Amino acid sequence: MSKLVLEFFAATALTLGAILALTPGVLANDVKVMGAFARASAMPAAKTGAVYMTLTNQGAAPDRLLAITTDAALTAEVHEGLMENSVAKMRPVETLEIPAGGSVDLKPGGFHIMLGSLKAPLKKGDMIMLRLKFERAGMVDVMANVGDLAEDHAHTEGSTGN
Ligand SMILES: [Cu+2]
Repeated sequence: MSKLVLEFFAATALTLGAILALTPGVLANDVKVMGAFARASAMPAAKTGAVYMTLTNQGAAPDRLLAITTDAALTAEVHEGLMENSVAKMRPVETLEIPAGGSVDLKPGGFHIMLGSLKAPLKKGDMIMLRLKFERAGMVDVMANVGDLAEDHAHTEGSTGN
């Protein structure tokens, strides 16, 4: 995503926030998580995994996803998938902003939660629990179903250098 586009989104979020702030009865810290699923490990030796979901902010102010913990892996962080010279890459995202009244999709090829040092391979049909920490909404627990390998996912095992 280009800087210009990001700035546009930031400006839109600020405008929306300003409008919603005038509306009585709108509660802050209202983040909803939908459709959480984790990619099943392709190999028993897999050390990394990816989790996808939609984050919706029903609050009157933008919120930010600051940290993620899970029993399924030693590390969990937000990554962004991107194309660089026709090569699919990814990079860590420090804080993921969810605009007021808006939502952010974590999906194959885009934003995702990257699990590092999996304690066990992720098996289809399993569930894993993640705890998301938001700046305003606080802790939000998420159950993610483990599903089929998403073949269009932007990165391969070992690309984080683990
Ligand atoms: Cu990643």
